Amino acid sequence: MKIVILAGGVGGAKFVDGAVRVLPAEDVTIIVNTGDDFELFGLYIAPDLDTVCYTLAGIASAETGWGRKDESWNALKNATALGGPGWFNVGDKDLGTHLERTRRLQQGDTLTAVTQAFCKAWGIKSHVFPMSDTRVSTFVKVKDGSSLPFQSYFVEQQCRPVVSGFEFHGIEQAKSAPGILDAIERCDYVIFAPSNPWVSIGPILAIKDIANAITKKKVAAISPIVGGKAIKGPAAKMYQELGIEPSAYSIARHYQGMIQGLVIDQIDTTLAEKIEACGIIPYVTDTIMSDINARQRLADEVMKFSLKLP
Ligand code: FO1
Repeated sequence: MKIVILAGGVGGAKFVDGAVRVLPAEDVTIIVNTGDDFELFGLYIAPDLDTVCYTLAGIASAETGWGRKDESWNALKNATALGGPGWFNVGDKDLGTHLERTRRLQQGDTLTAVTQAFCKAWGIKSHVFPMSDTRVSTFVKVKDGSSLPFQSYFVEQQCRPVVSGFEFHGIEQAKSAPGILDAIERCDYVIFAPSNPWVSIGPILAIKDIANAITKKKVAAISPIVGGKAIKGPAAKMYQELGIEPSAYSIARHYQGMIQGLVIDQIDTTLAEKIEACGIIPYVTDTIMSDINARQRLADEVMKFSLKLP
């Protein structure tokens, strides 16, 4: 059995961590959102790639879900004392990742090659790909008419601005990273992790060759909205501000035409019928990944459900 998972952020990382406990890790390919990537202190930072890799390597912070465990903050404290930006929390260990990634990119390595090398060093056996080697940057359009770079919206402004849309700069020229189309072609089914549909899964699906390859496959998604609220992050707030009621049903509508199955939480059982009316098969279970066992159980159930999709 070979599977491909589209992921971004903490929810996506937890799900892929469950998946590699169910299938042999080598049979799992993960395509990670890089629309959140940005530069700080002259360094290239890829938060979703790092969140997925740190989680798979068992070195992620359990408190935040992003960054490293047993972290210290000396470099950032020093930089801010000298007048540098302090809004993005780069820890000392994490800083080492950004330094070495930036060095390799500057010497001409692709982001795919750097990610492969880091996975090898961290003992990660699954195949982790950035969605593209060309730069795509997510911007959040806000009600006052301006557009904010994703991390300014998410971290610096704590998701406070009212959202009116999204832009993925560079998306027209972007091609999938080498290896992605092959992995999709060879897989038995594709899963959209319980990541933000607008800013985590959205940029990946906006890359035309990826979206096109996926149409030939069975696809299941897991709703990141549970009981009208996002498990983590601003997904529910984004739906609300865009005039859409945040619900598992809205996730079904969002992915309609791309997925055959949607996994929803038991709290949303009453929405199953409406989801089915969209031509999407619902599967109801406990989707909250509160610990490692819950991640593994959810991944196992999602895989059994995906395999049976028409
Ligand atoms: N998220 C925050 O909310 N605040 C931070 O200071 C922060 C620092 C950070 C450092 C490294 C890293 O890999 C991720 C970090 N994140 C932080 C998370 C990240 O910005 C977002 O979770 C994703 O971009 C959204 O998927």
